[in-house]
Amino acid sequence: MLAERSLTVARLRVRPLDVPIRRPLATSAGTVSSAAIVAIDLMTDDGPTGCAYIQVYAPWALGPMAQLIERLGEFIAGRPLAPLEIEERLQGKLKLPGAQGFTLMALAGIDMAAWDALAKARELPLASLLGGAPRPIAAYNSNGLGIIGEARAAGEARELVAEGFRAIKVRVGYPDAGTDLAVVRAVREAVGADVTVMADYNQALRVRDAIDRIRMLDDEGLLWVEEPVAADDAHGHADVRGAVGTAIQTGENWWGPHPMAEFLRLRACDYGMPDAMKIGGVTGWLRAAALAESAGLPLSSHLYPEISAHLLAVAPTRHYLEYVNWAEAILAQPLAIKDGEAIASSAPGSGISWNEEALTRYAV
Ligand code: SMN
Ligand code: MG
Repeated sequence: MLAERSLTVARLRVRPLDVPIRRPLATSAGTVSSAAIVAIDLMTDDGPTGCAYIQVYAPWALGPMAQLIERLGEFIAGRPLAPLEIEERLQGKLKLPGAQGFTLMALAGIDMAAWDALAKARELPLASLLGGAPRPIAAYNSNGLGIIGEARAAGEARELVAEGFRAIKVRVGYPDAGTDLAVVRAVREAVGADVTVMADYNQALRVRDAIDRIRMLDDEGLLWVEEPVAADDAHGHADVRGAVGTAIQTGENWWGPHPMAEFLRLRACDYGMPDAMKIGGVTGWLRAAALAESAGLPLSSHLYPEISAHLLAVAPTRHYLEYVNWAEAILAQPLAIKDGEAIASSAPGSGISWNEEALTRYAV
């Protein structure tokens, strides 16, 4: 038997970046005007460097997050490059402060970098390292259609489809319900019956109002309505789901697999869409994918399209990949889209390697 060459974590390199995005995205919960990204390099002794990025949503959060990741990195320096061991150790260090929010985001970034390093060391695409294989994943173009009003929505919907997609998502949650309906109708009219359309409330509503507004949208042919009420309100999601005809999607704010389990127990959603960072990196995603399989829950992704293409490939209930290309400028190789499907990179790793020149340009 071949002796396995075991690699050791040397140290982390952490770089905060502010990356311009083509279409700033206004949601009912706030506007993303640039991509505030922390790029993480996990260096190994005599082995490859693992790369990952996380989004912190606001430039003011870059410094604190970079520092947090660096400090957590000290706990794994000199230890084996074994992502599950690293996750368990960091979870242990976070028992008292709590492993949610910024701490879990930092842990997830390190986890994704560790898996990327391991896949690169084994010279396998991440999907193959996990026992699957890269395969085309249905994708929807989510790079726009923020809260931009009825007049602009039609044109932007056509643009998003013209970029090579058969599915798009529109943000709603306008001050008045009538505008939600008018925007959804404008989008549908612009793209025709053959394009799949989803709508995202970004937690804008209270349960009663959500039921009224989604009933109003029930005949508009939406594949799903997303996060109608507060993201951590599983009972509220269940109440809404029971009272409307349209499928309910949620999950981008599940902080790890445990909140997801609560949503499943309460039958609070028809679909789930973990965020590779907030669910806890590759390790968290694998646990979420197992939960989804046991509940028969179709699983989509949120942001992080490059690594999500690998993660959906090994999710038995894979559904849609959300295509948001905000990190593309800093990558050596963009995620490929063909005929409306995302094609995970077949290079070793999770699809993340840097365009060093861009990292220098966008450094803060
Ligand atoms: C969203 C969330 C966070 C940043 C951008 C967009 C939105 C989505 O909820 O699902 O795309
Ligand atoms: Mg959303």
